[in-house]
Amino acid sequence: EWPIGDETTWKKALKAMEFDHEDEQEVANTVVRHVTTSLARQAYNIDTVAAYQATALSVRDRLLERWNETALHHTKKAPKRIYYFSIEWLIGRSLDNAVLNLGMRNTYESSTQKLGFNFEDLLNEERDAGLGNGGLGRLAACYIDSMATLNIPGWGYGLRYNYGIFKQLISSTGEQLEAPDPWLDRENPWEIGRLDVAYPIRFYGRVESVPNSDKAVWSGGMECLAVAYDTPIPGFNTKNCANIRLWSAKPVQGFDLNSFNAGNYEASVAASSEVQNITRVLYPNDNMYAGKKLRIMQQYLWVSASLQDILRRFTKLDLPWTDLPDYVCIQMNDTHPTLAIPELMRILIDEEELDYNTAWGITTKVFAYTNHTVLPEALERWQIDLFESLLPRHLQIIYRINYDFMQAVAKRWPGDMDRMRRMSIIEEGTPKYVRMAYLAIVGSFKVNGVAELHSQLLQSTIFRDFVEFKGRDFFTNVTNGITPRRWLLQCNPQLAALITHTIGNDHWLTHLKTLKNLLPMSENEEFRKAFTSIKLENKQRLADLVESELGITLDIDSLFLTQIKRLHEYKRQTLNLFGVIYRYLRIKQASPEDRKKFTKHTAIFAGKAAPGYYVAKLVIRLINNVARVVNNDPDVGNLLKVVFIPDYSVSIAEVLVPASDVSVQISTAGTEASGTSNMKLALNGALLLGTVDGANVEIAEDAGEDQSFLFGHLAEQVEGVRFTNSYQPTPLEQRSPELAQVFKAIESGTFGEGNTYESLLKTVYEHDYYLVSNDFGSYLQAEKLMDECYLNNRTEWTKKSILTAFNMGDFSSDRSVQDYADGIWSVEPCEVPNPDN
Ligand code: NBG
Repeated sequence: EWPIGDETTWKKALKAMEFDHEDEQEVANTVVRHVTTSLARQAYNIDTVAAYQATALSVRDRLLERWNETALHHTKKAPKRIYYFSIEWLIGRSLDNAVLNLGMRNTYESSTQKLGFNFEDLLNEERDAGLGNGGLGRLAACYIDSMATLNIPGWGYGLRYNYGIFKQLISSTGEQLEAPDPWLDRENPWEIGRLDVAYPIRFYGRVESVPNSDKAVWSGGMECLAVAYDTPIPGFNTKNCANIRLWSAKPVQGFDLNSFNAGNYEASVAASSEVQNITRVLYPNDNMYAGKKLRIMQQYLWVSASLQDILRRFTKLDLPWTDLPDYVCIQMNDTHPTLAIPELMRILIDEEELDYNTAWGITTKVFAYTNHTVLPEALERWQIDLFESLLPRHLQIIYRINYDFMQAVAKRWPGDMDRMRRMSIIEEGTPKYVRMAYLAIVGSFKVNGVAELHSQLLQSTIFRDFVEFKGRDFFTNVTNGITPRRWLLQCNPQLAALITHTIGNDHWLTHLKTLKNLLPMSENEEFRKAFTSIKLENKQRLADLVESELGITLDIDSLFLTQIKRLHEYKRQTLNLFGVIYRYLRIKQASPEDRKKFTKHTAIFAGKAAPGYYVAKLVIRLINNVARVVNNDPDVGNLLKVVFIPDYSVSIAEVLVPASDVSVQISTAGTEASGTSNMKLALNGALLLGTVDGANVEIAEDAGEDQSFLFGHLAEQVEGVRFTNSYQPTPLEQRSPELAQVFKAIESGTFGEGNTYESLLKTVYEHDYYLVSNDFGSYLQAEKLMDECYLNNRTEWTKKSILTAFNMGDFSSDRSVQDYADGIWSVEPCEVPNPDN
C-alpha cells in the first residue's frame, strides 16, 4: 500500500530530502512544481496518472536543455547532417528510456518513491506512442536512439498521426476486433508543438510551363499547412539529443475565404476538416501496399514539409546549391518518402531557378534508399491518373527523369525493348503506374537491403536489371540492429545488472561486441545459476501478467516459445500453430506413462493482423480457439499451454522478450527481409528455432551452429517447390501425413465449427505458396532436437542460452548506424562538449 496523495507523506518527504542527495531533492522539487503549475493541482492531491505526467514533465525539462544545447552546437559547427525519413516511428513508451539514457533512473525512482509513488506504477501510466506497424517503424526508433548515442547529427522526420496503430481486442469467439488508438487524448509530455514552424503544402491545381526554361509554375488547387511537433531523443551517456520532427496537417488561415464570404460557413469548415484528415490515422498495413489517395497525400505533405525545413536550414549557411550534398543526406526508410526526389527537383527548378541538369546532379547526391522487402504485394506503385490529379508537376518531373533514364538504358543496350519495358519507372498498361522503388533507385546514390541474404536476393531478383545498369557497388547491405538500451538494459534490468557486475562497468551498453568477453562464463556454474534465476524471474513476471489478464496459469518450468510479430502468411504463424495442434493430438493419444516423455511447452503468440487481411485474422481466431480447448483439457495439464496476448505493442514486447526461452522465426525462406524480434529475443538468451531466412542466418552464424535449431527449405529451393505445389500438386497426405492429421482435427470441429477455417486450410491444400506443408516435417524434427536438449540437459540448455546472448554484439543498432555513417552517409560525429567529462 503506497500512501499515494497523502499530504503528510509529501510534506515529510520534501522536508526530509533537504538532507538527502542533491539530485533527488532537485527532482522532487521539479515534480512538485509541475504538479502545481503545469497540472494546476494540489501537490498532495494527485493520482498516479498526474504523478506520471508531472514526472514526465520534469524529465522533459532536462531533455529540452540538451535539445537546445545540441541545436546550438550543431548550428555553430554546421556539420553534414543525416535526415532519416520514416513514415512510421514505433517509439513505445519514453519515460523509463529517457531516465535510463540520462543516467538518472535511480534518482527518479527513489525521489518519486519518497513522494509516495511506486515508480513502476508511474511507468505503467504511460501510453505507447504506436506510430508504426511493426519492424520498419521500430527500426527507425532504434536508429534514432543510436544516432543520438553516437553523437551523429541526425534528425528523424515523420507524421504525427492523431490515431496510432489500432487497439486489438479479442471477441468471445476469439476474433480480432479493432478499436481506435486516441493516444493524444491525454497530453503528450514528450512533444513540443512548434506552431511557428509551418510550411505550405499544395495538392491538385494546374501547371504552366515557363518558355525557354526548365521552370514551371504550379498554382491553384488546395493549400494547407504542415505544422511541426518535436520529440527529443536523448543519447545514452552523452549530452547529445536527437529530434524526431513529426508533421500535422492544418488548414491554412482563412481557409476557403470564398465560401466564408458567400455565407457558406459550414461548407468551409467541412473542407478544413478534410485537410485535418490527412494526418488523422496511421495506415494499419505491414508489408502490404494499399494504393489509397489519402496515403499519397500523407506522403507528399510529409516529404514536402521536411524538405522545406531542411532547405531553410541549409540556406542559412549562405552556400551555393551545389554544396547541398556536403551538408545534407536523406535516408529513405523504404519507398514511402520517394516523392522527396521529384519534390527536391521541383523546389530547385521552379523556386530556386536552377536548370534541370544541375538540379538532378544535386538531387542524386542527397538520397539513399533502404529496401525492406521483396514481397511483390508490398511494392508501392501509384496509379498515374490519381497521381496526376494530386501532383501534376511531380508527374511531369518523373516523366522527364524516366525519359533521360530510358535514353541511358537504350544507349547501353540498343534495341533491347524488353529491358526498357522492365526497367521503366512508368509501368505501361491500363492503368499505368509509377513504380516507386525504381524511382528511388534512379534518384539515389546508394541502395541497401537489411540483412545479408536479403541484400543478395534484391540483387539477384527484383533489382537485377539495376545491378547490371548501376554496377555492384551501387548496392550494399546494412544488417538491421536493435538498441541494447531498450532491449536489454530497460526490459531486462536484472540481466543488465549481472553483466555490468561481472564485467565491472557498463561500457558494454555502447560497445555491445564486448559481451564476447563473457562467453567463458557459460562454463561458470555460479554464473549459470544467476543467469537461470533471472530468466525464471522474467518468466514469472510474464506468467503473472497472463494470469491476471487472461486467467491462464503458466508453468514457468515449461519451455516458453515466443512468436511475436505481425500476422502474415509469409511469417507462418500457421506452421507454429499446426505444430501446437499436432503436439496436442500426440499428447491425447499417449498413455499416461508416455506423456511423461513430453517436454512441457508454452506457446506464446502476439501480433496484430491488418484489419482487411481476412486469412491473417482467421489465424488469430484459430489460435484463440486452440488455446481455449488445449488449456482446459485435463489430459494435457501443464504439458502444453497456448497463449495469445492481445494488443501487442512495444511495451508488451518488453515483458515478453526477456521471458522467452525460444525465439520462433519461421518465415518461408527468402521472404523475411531481416526480422528484428529475432535479435531482441536472442540478446535476452532465447534460442533460435528458425528457417534459413533474413537475419536468422547471421544470428545462427554468430551464436554458433550448436546453439540454433534451423530447418526448412532454403531460399533457392523455394521457387521449385512452389512450382510443383501449383502445377504438379500431390495430396496433402503425401506432402505431410502429420499435417493431414492436424487438418482433419480442425475440420472435424475439435476447435469449434470446422468449416470456419476452410479458407485458411485451402491456402495449404491448394497452392501452398508459403510451403507450410513442405516444411512441416522438418519443423517437427527441429522441435524434437530442441525438446530433447531442454528435457535431458538443462545445463547444456543454459550454456546455449548464454552463448547466444553474448554472441549478439553485432546486432546492436549502434553497429548498424555506424555502418550507415561510414558506408553511405559519410557523416562524422559532432559531440556536444560536456564540462563534466
Ligand atoms: C520489414 C521486414 C522485416 C524487417 C523490417 C525492418 C517492411 C516493408 N519490411 O523483415 O518485413 O526486419 O522491415 O527492416 O515493413
